[in-house]
Amino acid sequence: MTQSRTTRAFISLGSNLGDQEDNLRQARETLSRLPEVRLGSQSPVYLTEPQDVRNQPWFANQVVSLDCGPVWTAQELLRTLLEIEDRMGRVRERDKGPRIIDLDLLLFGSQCYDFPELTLPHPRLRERAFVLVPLRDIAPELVFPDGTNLSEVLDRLSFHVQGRGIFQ
Ligand code: PH2
Ligand code: MG
Ligand code: MG
Repeated sequence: MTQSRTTRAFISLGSNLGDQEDNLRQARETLSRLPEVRLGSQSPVYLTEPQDVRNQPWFANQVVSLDCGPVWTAQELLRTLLEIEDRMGRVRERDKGPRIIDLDLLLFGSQCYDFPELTLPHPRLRERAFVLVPLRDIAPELVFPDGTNLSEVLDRLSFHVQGRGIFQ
């Protein structure tokens, strides 16, 4: 893959059904085999308190970076993530409820979109310690497209990290 004109994407991986660690591992492996993609940094896997729908099992969450060659668009990457979820047997039942795998596109370079099928940066990114903490592990200097720093956003959020556990 040529290094010029690659776009760095950040993906959030989540699972709270079945063998969570193995689900994340399988998803990472699939991402690493995509054409014209290099799987870059990988955060540790955290165990995180469920957000939105509180009454469900804790999640395993992780963030990874992908360097995407010029053939990739954000829309194409999103479509591919949904396809990987489907192939891993994800059943879409309750909105924000339990799932064997969830692959969310957080950022695609500094691109901004506001379409029903794709919002970039991810619309709930700034509220979620389970995304921001692992993102900080692999990209501590990250600046969002609107110019705010990841560290500023984290400072404003109420949560605590204990070992590999994230409580919010
Ligand atoms: N995903 C959700 C809803 N709530 N909570 C945690 N801790 N981790 C998740 O990945 C998560 C969630 C919907 O995508
Ligand atoms: Mg999600
Ligand atoms: Mg999702």
